[in-house]
Amino acid sequence: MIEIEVVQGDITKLAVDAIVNAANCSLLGGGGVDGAIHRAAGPDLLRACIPLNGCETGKAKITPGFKLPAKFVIHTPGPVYRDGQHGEPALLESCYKSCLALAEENDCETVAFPAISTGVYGYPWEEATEIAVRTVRNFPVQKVKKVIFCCFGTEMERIYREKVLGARI
Ligand code: AR6
Repeated sequence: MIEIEVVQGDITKLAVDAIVNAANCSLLGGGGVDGAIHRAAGPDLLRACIPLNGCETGKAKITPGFKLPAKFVIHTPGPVYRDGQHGEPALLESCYKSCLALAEENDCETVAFPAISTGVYGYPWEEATEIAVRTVRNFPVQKVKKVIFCCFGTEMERIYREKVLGARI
């Protein structure tokens, strides 16, 4: 079974095989965690993203990590939350699956996720966390041994810890 760890802090500091970027469909950078990742990785990251020609919501694309301690960045645009009735849960689940599939293809053993869509894109935190934890737990991993949920702030960390522990009972 996959090992799950919950940490609090800045995902750009994590020395893992891959960190996930909560991107937008252009893959050309933005605010939030996307901005932090581009700043820390340096301008080569944007140069690597331009030829990818964007990415659909729920899908994922991979680049090197450049100046980051992580080997790869897996970019995934999460859904913008409207009311939960516009396919948001399936799209968010698809983000986690697409990222894990790419991590597998690239022989990654450790992958760190931010809480995709829970910032600018407005996904309710409890619901997003439920989907994140369930999808990672149910993914048929072969190479990925450990997933780190990197929470920004103590409230998000509390919600993740609750869901991760709850799922074990
Ligand atoms: N490390 C870990 N988590 C972080 C960091 C960080 N350095 N910075 C923010 N977070 P958001 P979204 C958390 O808004 O909702 C961008 O402009 C943050 O607290 O970054 O998927 C993109 O270009 C929140 O819990 O991403 C898109 O346009 C989580 O990361 C749009 O925002 C996600 O918040 C995507 O929106």
